[in-house]
Amino acid sequence: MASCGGTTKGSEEAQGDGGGGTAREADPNAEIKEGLQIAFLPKEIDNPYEVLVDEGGIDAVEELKGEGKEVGPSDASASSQVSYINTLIQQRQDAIVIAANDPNAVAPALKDAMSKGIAVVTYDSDAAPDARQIFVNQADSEEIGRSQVKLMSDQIGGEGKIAILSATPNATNQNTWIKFMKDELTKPEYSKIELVKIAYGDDDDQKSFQEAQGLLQSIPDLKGIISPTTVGISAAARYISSSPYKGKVKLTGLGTPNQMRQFVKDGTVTEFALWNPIELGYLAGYAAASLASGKISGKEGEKFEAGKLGEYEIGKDGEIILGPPTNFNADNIDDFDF
Ligand code: RAM
Repeated sequence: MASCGGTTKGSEEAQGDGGGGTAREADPNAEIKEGLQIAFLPKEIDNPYEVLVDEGGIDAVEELKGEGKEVGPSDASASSQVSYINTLIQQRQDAIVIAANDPNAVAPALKDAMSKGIAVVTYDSDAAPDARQIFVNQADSEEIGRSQVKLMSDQIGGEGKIAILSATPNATNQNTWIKFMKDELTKPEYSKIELVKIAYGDDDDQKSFQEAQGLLQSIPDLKGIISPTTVGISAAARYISSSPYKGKVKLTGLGTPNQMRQFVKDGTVTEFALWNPIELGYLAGYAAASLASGKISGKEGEKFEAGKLGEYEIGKDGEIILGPPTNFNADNIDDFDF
């Protein structure tokens, strides 16, 4: 009896407790249910970026009179999230919102959650598309990847060796962006730029610091590093700022203005990018609550209200895009506080 035989379509009807409704038709006029339990499962809990994202998510759930919480591993390795998903299923959460450390490692557990009527939303870093109903993406992945190359090229005068300092080797988001960076580099305007190495700091501050040091010491004519991770870029900036490479080797990527401000002011970093992480979590919170209330099902073209962010529409493959990224430099960095 424990399993309720429960993977067939419609079995979640019987639960009647606000489960995700993977098989239900969406009713755009449905009310958001009160008391929804929505859990945010970031890549790792002590990453300052993920903390901001989940603050935004929990705020959204509280606005909707639900109970939001953040749980997660202390490292971003591929399978570190599986046991957390299983616990959330046992707790019969109404929705799980997850930034996947690996698109496939988490897929069986997420499918299990959906089969039990739990709404599954990915944010920041996607899982396999059949293991979630909605992916809340921070910005268009292609735009993020291509614009990183443009930022670097502008800073090194379109010429020279560059390296990438990424997060973990399995991270869906970083790998997607890197794929678009590589494609962008094949354009004629970048023919004098050579990507010589991709290093992985695993979104661990110390490892990222050491990897940055290793890149600079092992490639003497390196002109720049792109680090598309807030952990990587801040660790690399810390290393470069007190090294002989300061001002000589360019560093760009994705960072939070608050972590990067001092390195922009001291001349280590000229320009980098990001979106508003608090808004990303907030949007994911609204998407999860709408899904768990049966207002949306994850189909292309469905629309929902995301509180102070306004109305959003679900795109192809269940993807929702927060908005375009912002570039930060000495002129505007003090206008942002996150
Ligand atoms: C790190 C994480 C996260 C990514 C940001 C830009 O905090 O890898 O997934 O979106 O950087």
